[in-house]
Amino acid sequence: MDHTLKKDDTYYESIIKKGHSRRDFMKFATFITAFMGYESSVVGQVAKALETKRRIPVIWEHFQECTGCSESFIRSDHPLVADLILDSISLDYTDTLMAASGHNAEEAKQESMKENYGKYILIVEGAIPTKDDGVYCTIAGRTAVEILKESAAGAAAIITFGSCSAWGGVQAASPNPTGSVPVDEIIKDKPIIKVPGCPPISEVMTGVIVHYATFGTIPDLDSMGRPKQFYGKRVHDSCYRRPYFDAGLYAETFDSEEAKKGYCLYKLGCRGPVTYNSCGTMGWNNGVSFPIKSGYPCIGCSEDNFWDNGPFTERLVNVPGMGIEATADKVGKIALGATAVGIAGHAILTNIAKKKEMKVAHEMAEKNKNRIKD
Ligand code: FSX
Ligand code: SF4
Ligand code: F3S
Repeated sequence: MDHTLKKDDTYYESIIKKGHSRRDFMKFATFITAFMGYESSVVGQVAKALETKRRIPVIWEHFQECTGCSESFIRSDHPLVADLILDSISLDYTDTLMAASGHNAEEAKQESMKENYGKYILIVEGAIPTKDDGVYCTIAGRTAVEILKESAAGAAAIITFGSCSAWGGVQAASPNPTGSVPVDEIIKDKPIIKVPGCPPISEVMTGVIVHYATFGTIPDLDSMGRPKQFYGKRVHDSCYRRPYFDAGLYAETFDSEEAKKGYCLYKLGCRGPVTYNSCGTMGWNNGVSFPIKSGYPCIGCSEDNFWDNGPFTERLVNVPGMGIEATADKVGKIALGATAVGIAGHAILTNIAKKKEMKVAHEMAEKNKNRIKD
């Protein structure tokens, strides 16, 4: 078999050429289907799409950012996730990861954009500075604003990876000296899928791409533009410290016995109750950890304007919404009605919903364990 990767290879062909077995491929299809939130009956559809569809060309732009999103992406512990990104999605341009540089890289991008006009996915990492004609981020003498408009023109859809391109991130934090804005303040005529987090979880990033590759459509988004399947629940609703929260057991200081025992970090400023992300169920490095598991409160890194949302170590005054049904959209509606639900009522109701959620988290952890064994 010729193992050279070709542009018109299907995902499956490229995976096999990389030396993986059909069994690996099916395991990946099963895992990513479950993670996307679909029932096992959809595995066949996902596998078939990956087997038969040509890889989607991807152009990945980097603007004002720390490259943490790319770092998170390539550090997935699932071997096929890394390969899917580096080879299988046909990454035609990413100035951080591609082998070419300078004029060659620029030529490859222009060629791919022309050849795949209207068909490629544009991934954007980083915010876009607009002040003083955009001079605060230029690449080869061109501003980020100019480059973004050019790459967006032929894109079928745009995925913003990270809180910087989704919301503006740290660059846009007060006093926002460079006038940084997120992608959707510049591009108004393309579907935009926001995948926030500073950085986002690797498997979430992959899941969004696989969803598009499989179904040819963008996933269901909430009113803020985030895929519901990954941002439909609060960190608080899948947090393993939640039983402590519900029992009213909190760590008061970082160096206390309670903190060591794993008590809830709510009084130390945890923003898990108002943050939508998959950290509690998926985590990083094959589910090994996430901020709260490492002993630090969630700082709400996937939420809009998170740097300016109040001091990180100060206790939240109110916890809006109730139970795992508290999606961002529902909480938004409740907040509009000027209802702030107190902790006591919230705790009783969520105790009931908790059991189901912990079961899901536990099953996910078990699956992760099996993957390590395999
Ligand atoms: Fe931003 Fe990505 Fe935070 Fe960094 O590049 S989301 S600063 S982790 O990495 O854009
Ligand atoms: Fe977990 Fe934070 Fe919620 Fe406590 S407040 S249960 S540490 S998310
Ligand atoms: Fe970010 Fe909070 Fe998860 S800080 S990584 S959203 S636990």
